[in-house]
Amino acid sequence: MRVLSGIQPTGRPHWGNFFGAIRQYIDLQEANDGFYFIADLHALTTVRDAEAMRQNTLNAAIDLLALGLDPAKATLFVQSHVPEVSELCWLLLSGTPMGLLQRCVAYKEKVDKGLSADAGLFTYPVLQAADILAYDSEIVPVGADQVQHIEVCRDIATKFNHQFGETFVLPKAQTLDHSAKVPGTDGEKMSKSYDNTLPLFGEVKKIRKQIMRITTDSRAMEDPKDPETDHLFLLYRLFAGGSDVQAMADKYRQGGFGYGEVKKAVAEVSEQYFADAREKRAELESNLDYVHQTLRDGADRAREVAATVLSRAQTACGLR
Ligand code: AQP
Repeated sequence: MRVLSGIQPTGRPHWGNFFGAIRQYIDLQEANDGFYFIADLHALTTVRDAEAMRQNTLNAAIDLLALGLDPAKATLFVQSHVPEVSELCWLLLSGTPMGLLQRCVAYKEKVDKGLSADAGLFTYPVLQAADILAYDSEIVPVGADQVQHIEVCRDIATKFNHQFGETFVLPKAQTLDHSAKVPGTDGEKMSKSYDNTLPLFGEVKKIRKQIMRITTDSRAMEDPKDPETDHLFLLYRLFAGGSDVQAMADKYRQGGFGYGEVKKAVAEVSEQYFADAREKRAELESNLDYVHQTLRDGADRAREVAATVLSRAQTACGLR
């Protein structure tokens, strides 16, 4: 199966990015043809500093490789290195109803939170559709926040296929049960824009402090609590194994424990969980030639596929 997904170089990746999406990339690369990209064109809607963009893009590549993405099994590339996608985007944009984009929740939520809205943010799902369709993608592993955008992509592709004949493969979103919407330190969806993230990499001490500051409710220690509605428990569950999770859930149901204890457990399991990736990341940082070469090879392979699909779409709508 052709699998495709992307991550924006908008800052340091967080637990939500990893457990919602990146972990799926790693799992799916084994038995599928994975295409994973760093979405720098998408990030342009928020990153307006050239040096930051360059650095974030390189960092995102290092992060993905450190977390286990294997260029021998999957194709890793930078979105803007495949100009065919931007051209395909225009073909799609030309037939996309405004109403379809106006209904997109991610856009509405950002505007409601006071973030500035420009045309790039508004048309973001169409560029995303081009990203997906350009590689005949069948599966798109994402967090729950992106599922609506994959539906928009299907709508756009279906309309194009209907008007111009079968051109695009219709993709399906794939989310994970327990981590499609990872909560942030305040219990809302973990998101860079909401300043409630816990990063994958960075100074361990600093991350530990952030974990200790996770908000909790003010119920008395001895009160029994429902683990399923507690974001601290949900964060713990991301890392811990079956019997540990069960033991923690039992503690919640019995009551008589302190949140500080759970926070410490979260800090410990998360540090252990990312220890190997941290080490690998440090190695990659001193081998940047390898990282750049991986991205060049990835772009070559991605362009080959995207050029074929673009040509198919151009022919279908009379541009060739
Ligand atoms: N909290 C989350 N839970 C599960 N999955 C998540 N993803 C993001 N946040 C969560 C998934 O991570 C992938 C890459 O995301 P992105 O780089 O496109 O960034 P994003 O979705 O925009 O991430 P943020 O932090 O929420 O940034 P903002 O809101 O600032 O743009 C995607 O598959 C996404 O679903």
